[in-house]
Amino acid sequence: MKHVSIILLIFAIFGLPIFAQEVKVSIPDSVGIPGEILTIPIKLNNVNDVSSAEIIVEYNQQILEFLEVNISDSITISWNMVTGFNENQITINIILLPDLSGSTGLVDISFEVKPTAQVGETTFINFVQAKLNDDFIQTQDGKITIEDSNGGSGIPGDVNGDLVVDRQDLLDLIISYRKRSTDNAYKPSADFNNDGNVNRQDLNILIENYGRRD
Ligand SMILES: [Ca+2]
Ligand SMILES: [Ca+2]
Repeated sequence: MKHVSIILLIFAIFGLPIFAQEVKVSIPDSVGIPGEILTIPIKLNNVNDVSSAEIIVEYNQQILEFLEVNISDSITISWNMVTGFNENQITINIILLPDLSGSTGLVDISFEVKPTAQVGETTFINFVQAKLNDDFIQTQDGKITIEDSNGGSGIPGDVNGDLVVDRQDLLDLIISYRKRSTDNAYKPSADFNNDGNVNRQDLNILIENYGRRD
């Protein structure tokens, strides 16, 4: 508890942003459904006076099929982009005018999740190289988890799609309990029998599969 108090004290004195001011390019984690189009943003975090970006990312062609790169909607200044595509690598070169500072989306990369992708599988979109204004910059790769169309893993009882049926799934189901598909709190992934209600029947399915893992 003492450690927690000290951390809270640090937050109180300096505020949260001391942890958020890391300068980097990043790809947020996301989920993909086999056969669907997935748009993955590349984000700039806390950058200063960026006039050019040169980014190379790689991905797994067994799971994803590259479609296109588009400049992010949040870029409102002038830009010029050249993209290249070679096997499992995508090269993106952008010139910006005037310079760009702060945190913003830069580009959106569209992939199709291959229909053969396995539910429960994870794949990464990795930075091979990232330069802003010809300087290397810190990177944070993105993880994509393949889910079924309900948002689950396909294992009965697995609400959160992590391939294990455990206490967390029970907690997630309880949030949706007695909710219908028209309610905001309804989670399709907790409606194991797909009847539009999360209720006792779904709870029974979870209990029957409790402890199961794939
Ligand atoms: Ca689970
Ligand atoms: Ca149900």
